[in-house]
Amino acid sequence: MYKKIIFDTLPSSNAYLKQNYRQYEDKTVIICDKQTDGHGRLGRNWESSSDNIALSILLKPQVPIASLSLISLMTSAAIFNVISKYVDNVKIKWPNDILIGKKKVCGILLESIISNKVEALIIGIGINVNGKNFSLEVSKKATSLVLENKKSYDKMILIDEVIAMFADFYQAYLNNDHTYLDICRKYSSIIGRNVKINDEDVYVFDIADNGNLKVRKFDGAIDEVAYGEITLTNEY
Ligand code: BT5
Repeated sequence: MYKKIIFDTLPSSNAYLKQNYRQYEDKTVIICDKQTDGHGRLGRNWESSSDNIALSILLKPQVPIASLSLISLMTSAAIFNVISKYVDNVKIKWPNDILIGKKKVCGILLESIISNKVEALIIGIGINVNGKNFSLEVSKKATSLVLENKKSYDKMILIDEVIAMFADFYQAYLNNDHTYLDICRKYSSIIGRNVKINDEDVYVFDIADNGNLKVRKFDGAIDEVAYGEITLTNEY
């Protein structure tokens, strides 16, 4: 069972768990109604407000975790399933952005605490739900459920759906069922496209079973990318 702990305001649910994970059990979910200093990857800012979802799931894996990138794809597929219940044209931008059309509705930040094993995994999830206003820079590339559907949603219902879907997918992952990868492939926003990854132009043709992106370079060489910043012109 996943245990929910709800805070009114926190700077960042991920940062909170990074500091306090020792006092919480496996499968604890920290939810904050309002996050005042949310962050993304590479120290980037994540804009949150009480209109939107900010939560972090703590896992203390009992079994060795073979691939953190698979956990991150698994989370993307779970959230894809929830958001797709409400809107069409949902895409997964490998490894962990969820888009509606060309705009980002959800970002995922996976952080790990590793000594000689994985002590803790912190999976931060931000979903734009009822928020209509973003900063000028972010509004060009962000969307929310309310902006798409012109109606607002009960955040707690969505949070419960996210946790339930995550729980199912994580259990499957632990049972070596990797069908979530098919969701990531089928609804990928970048497979079949030329993109820039880490400043190199490549053609993306698949996601490998280990979660890496399979790409063809300009000289025809086939390569796999394990981690990358993907740039598409004028869109997410
Ligand atoms: C992410 O980073 O997309 C991961 C975001 C994770 C946020 C959650 S909320 C709960 C938990 N606690 C935290 O502190 N974090 C996690 P990245 O791929 O680096 O994308 C960051 C970029 O997304 C920014 O540089 C902006 O351009 C854009 N951005 C910022 N806020 C946004 C928003 N609300 N919606 C869409 N795009 C946003």
